[in-house]
Amino acid sequence: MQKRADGRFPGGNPLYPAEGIKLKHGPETPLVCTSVSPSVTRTGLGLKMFRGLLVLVIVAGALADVSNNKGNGQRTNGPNNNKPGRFLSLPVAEKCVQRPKQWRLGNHHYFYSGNISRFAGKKFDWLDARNECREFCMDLVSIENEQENNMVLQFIQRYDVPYIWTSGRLCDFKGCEDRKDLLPLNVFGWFWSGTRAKIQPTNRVPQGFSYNPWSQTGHKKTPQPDNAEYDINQTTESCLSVLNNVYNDGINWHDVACYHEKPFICEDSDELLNYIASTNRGIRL
Ligand SMILES: [Ca+2]
Ligand SMILES: [Ca+2]
Repeated sequence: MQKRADGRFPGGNPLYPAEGIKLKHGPETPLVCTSVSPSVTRTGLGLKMFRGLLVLVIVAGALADVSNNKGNGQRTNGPNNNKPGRFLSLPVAEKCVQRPKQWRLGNHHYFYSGNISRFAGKKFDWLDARNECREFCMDLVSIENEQENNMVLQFIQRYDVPYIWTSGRLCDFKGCEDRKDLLPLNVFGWFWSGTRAKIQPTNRVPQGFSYNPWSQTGHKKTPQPDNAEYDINQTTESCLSVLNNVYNDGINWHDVACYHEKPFICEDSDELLNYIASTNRGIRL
């Protein structure tokens, strides 16, 4: 396949304040959760900083889920499903080596959960889906350019997949409040949690695209993201799913409440692969 662009947008790769949780992990150390200060994340200090210290920097969808209950009194992981604090999974070296490599674009491998025997017929909420990917040194797919989106759309069409989770996430959790550049949230507040790349404004054709990947209709017959479920049960639609013609609208992006259970597409995570490579000398990933 043709080599893709690096998938990041001009202007860099903004980091999201509450996206950083450290899980301190050592033989005698219980898992401890503290937040990473924005100043640390902005300096670009990543996994290398913690190499040898048995400390992993973990991207925090979990904190997001737990903290996203203010304002509407609901958690994003379900209107009637208050799961306790949840964390992102650590990559597992053996699983990273044996991760499913169903297809490739550029230097990233991908797989669809429905084609893997252990996941066949199963669905997962957004965070559980991320964690399944992450154990393989992958994350939910981050669709950062038109070529990658076309690849996902064609896969969904060819195999008649009803919907999938992506890593797309609304920055509506603790730490996002002071980011005026994310307002209004439904236009500027979306990012790919798998890479922490900002998603371009939702109300126009993204740069580098020839079409707007967000659906122009949905439950409320208005363009996505529409946060429609909030009107029904006060649960925010904070996660990004690609739906296959659910609203007679073709295959398009939709904001969906994160507790819904769906199959998913995983994509190689450079961050997790680099971490495992740096801590397992000679490993072949
Ligand atoms: Ca990608
Ligand atoms: Ca929606």
